[in-house]
Amino acid sequence: MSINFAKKPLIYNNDLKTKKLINLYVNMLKPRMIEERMLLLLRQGKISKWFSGIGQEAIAVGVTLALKKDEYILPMHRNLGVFTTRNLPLSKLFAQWFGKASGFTKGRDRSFHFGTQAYKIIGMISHLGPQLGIADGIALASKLKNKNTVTAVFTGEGGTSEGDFHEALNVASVWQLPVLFCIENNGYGLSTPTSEQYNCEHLADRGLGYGMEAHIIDGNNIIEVYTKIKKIAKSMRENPRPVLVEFKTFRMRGHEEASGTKYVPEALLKTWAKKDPLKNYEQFLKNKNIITDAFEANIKAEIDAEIKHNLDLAFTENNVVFNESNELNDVFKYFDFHEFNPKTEEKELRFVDAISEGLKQSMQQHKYLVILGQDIAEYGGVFKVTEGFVNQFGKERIKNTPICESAIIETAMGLSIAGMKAVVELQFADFISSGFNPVVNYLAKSHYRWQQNADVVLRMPCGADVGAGPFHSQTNEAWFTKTPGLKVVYPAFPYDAKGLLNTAINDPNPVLFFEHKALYRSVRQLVPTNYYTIPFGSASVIKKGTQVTVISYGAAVHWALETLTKNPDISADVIDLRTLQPLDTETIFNSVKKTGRAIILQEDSLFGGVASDVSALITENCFEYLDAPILRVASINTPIPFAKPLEDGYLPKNRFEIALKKLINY
Ligand SMILES: Cc1ncc(C[n+]2csc(CCOP(=O)(O)OP(=O)(O)O)c2C)c(N)n1
Repeated sequence: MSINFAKKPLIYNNDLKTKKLINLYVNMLKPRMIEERMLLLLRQGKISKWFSGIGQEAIAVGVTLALKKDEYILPMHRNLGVFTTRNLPLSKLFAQWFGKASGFTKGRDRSFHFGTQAYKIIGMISHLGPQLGIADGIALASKLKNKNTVTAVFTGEGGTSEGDFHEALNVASVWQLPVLFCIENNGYGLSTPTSEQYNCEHLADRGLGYGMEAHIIDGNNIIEVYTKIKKIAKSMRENPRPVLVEFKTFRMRGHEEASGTKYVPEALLKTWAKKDPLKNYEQFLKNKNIITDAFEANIKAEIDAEIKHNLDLAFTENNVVFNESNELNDVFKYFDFHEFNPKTEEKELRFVDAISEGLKQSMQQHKYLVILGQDIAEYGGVFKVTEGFVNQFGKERIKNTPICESAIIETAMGLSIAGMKAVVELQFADFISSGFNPVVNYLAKSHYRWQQNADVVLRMPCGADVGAGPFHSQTNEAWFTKTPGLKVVYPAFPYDAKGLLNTAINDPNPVLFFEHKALYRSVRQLVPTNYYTIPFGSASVIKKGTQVTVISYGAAVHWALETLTKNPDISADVIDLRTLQPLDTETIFNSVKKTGRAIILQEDSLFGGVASDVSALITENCFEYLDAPILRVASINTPIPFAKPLEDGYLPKNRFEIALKKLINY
């Protein structure tokens, strides 16, 4: 099959009523006129950057009009027509582009990098692909809540080369999610032509490989876009399933204005100029006597006045002012911590059972909580944390996933956008690297950028001392404590694990919950049988002494305690941090001010770990109280080796005792 859409004659189907035909026209005209104005402002140096969608308006406008207002759309950088067709206030949109406080991101992000729940638009992040998986999550929520809605998500043909695209389509197909995947094939991804981007005739052909219905639509024909998408969307509501649509179109201007179109053959631009969706449609409406020249002039004057008025509003608004506490306060959604007290009835539980019990009781607590993970349903997860859950809560809420960390973390974010909660079990914390992008760029930054929280807990079975080598032993908390917008929890005892997990699930912000594998079946404790919570940012002082403050978290807490048991003459405060972000600095400082000596023991390799920051904080805040230098004890700076003698040498267990004695004798 070979279709050259540029040469295909433009045929409009005239079954639509006059009012609808005019509506399509006006909605296409508005983004074109806004863009033309922006290009002018760009030349005058009044805006910094512009990604043009000129020539592609029929796609954004046609899809938006074909969907219902309460159906989510996830547009890209050339889809101004989605925003204008959903009637976003133009002054707010312009303020967004100019970095003003009344913009959708209060000046914190540029262009179309924002979402708005009020208009059911979820904007892109720069990385292009992640929103495809987010659409899966929104569609999953729709399916779980029996809402019969369609979620439309856009990508360019360049974006289809990203792993996110393949993962998202696969998940949507396996779970039969009502996602309308819209590829705008506009010929170029920056300067890269389609021939260097993919090696199949049509991207729609890929639908077959995913077991997905696919269509090719002329993206420059508004009536074709609107009528076909309307029909497809109706059938997706009746029979929920994903559908892939490839819109053939062309990028008429540079990738962004500054980069130009020198690399695009002139002939190609000329051919596609003849296919301008707006001009051709305008002519068609005139030929059919549906609109007149006078109508065109009037409507253009009206839109022009609207643009001018709203530009004035945005331009006259004062520049945004930096206020540190405003900035910091928006990193996380406010969490109204509710304390559920532990009752007196207790049962001895292993670390793994305490986590399992917390998770189960949270599932009972939250009707809209879903757990996602590899092999977590009938199999119960590789560590059996969710054993038996599927019988109790059903396959809808305990979802086995394909092996695709990115798309699943994005799905969890999508669930949150649609008002649900998600826990994702990473099979091993090491594998988070395959889903790193959505964690640090999407989950972490959304609330700061446009007040969208990520109600997601990522469970991270982590840690060494289990003879599992470089890819099943990492304790990678420092990858995340570094990133503003993430909370990081790392319990060492069953009691804490259960209470902190319950809090993590209640917290509307993204939480990375580290569970040390070596503790799962080796540590036991009496744990209250009821549902209870423990606040974040509160370390526990598990041993009191006078000579030294030992600060640690996770399995290393147990190593510190073993060392102190072997050395009963050393009198130490032992602080188990429990949560790394937020960090309880008050408990640390109070103890160090009392003992005058601090040693920090961490399992992770030394450089750039949590111990370094704790050490710096103590220096900055307790310097006058110190009687000795602060010591950090950590693993050596190598990957984690497999063989026992090598792993023993890597870990800091044995070095800790020597360092502790050195500090006491300083
Ligand atoms: C992960 C990532 N890599 C590279 C870029 C730089 N970049 C931004 S848009 C773009 C081209 C995208 O092409 P396509 O998906 O076809 O969309 P189009 O711009 O043509 O509409 C590139 C390379 C990016 N934003 N993110």
